[in-house]
Amino acid sequence: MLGLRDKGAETSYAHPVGRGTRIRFLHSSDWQLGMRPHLLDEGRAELFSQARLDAVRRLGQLAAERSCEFLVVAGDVFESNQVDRRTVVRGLEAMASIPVPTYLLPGNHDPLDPGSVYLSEVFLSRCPSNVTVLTQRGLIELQPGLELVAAPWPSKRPATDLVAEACRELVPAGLRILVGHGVVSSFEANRDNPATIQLDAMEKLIASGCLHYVALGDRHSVTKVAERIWYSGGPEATDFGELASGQALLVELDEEFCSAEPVPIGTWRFLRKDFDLGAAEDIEGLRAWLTEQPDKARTIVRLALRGTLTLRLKAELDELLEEEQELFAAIDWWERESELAVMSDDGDFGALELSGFAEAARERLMAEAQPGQPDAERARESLALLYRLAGVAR
Ligand SMILES: [Mn+2]
Repeated sequence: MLGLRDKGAETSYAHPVGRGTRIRFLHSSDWQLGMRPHLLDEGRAELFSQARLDAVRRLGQLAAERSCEFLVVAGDVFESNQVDRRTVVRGLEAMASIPVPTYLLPGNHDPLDPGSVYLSEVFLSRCPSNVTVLTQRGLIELQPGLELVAAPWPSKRPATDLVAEACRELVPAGLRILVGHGVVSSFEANRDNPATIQLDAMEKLIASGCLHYVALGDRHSVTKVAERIWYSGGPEATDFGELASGQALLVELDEEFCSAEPVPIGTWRFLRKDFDLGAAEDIEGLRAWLTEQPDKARTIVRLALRGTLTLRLKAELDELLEEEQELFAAIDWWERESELAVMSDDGDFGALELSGFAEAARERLMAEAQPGQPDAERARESLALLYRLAGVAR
């Protein structure tokens, strides 16, 4: 094992865990420190990275507030083994603030291969004394009567069920928490994936008293897989479609009892929303929805827009999105889902009274925008822009 676990005091306990002693700990995973969503510009990506570090500190505060004995992080602590030095230094600094022993499991993003971040000079030289990397597969005694069973990823593509391997030859003894990473058979569509974690095998180990809790990572939403088997999900959101990310699990456990309470940690949101646009009220509906969102600077929005707009309304839409983009972390149009047509209508320009070059451009674009013309769509976009510019210039 790496880290300073063998230095003693900080990771050993005064009292052995006897039968009936209930322990309380935090289960987290998928911190993915160093992750940068491609939708964010430089400044906002920096805020996003900082939020992931802040989440680590909040986990530490939660551990203190709720008197947890330790924290397990079930894989993908880092976005990849190639994260920059600054991410490692800042990540370790945040981990040092956690007031309890913290156990990190290498996952598929940060496996324990020869190029592993956990073997880097910067990690090894700065790893705080409360942090232990679970580098060895199998049992680790935290204190008499309490053990972790670690299933670290040795490479990006393991050829076997690492959890099953880690549990080989287990016999009932004391209280045991398995820490594993990857997809469980009940969620895996690909039957040929050799690394799938077999759920029935884990359930048997729990039924026979060999395991008392399975702390999993990889899914980003908190998920109860079965009794005593949970994914914690990540403490901050990473993508659209995560229904329950941004949490950690507070676990209370003994032989007869297990509760896992999801606790909110995260501050960022990824929102996807569909709008049908046709009339002015629809643009106002979109405006109202955007306006009412809390915490816009930490919200990434993806819009699917459908319908047909006149040039005037398209110009209004463009202006609205341009303005709101300043407030939100990002607003993305989901191109695949957006089917927005612009209708070029002579009446649109009536009130603007164009002349000279502008009028000539309008006439040409109107002709090009007729249905069936090869460049009709681009011409309509240009008309919308012309409409907007002419309106502004008036
Ligand atoms: Mn993963």
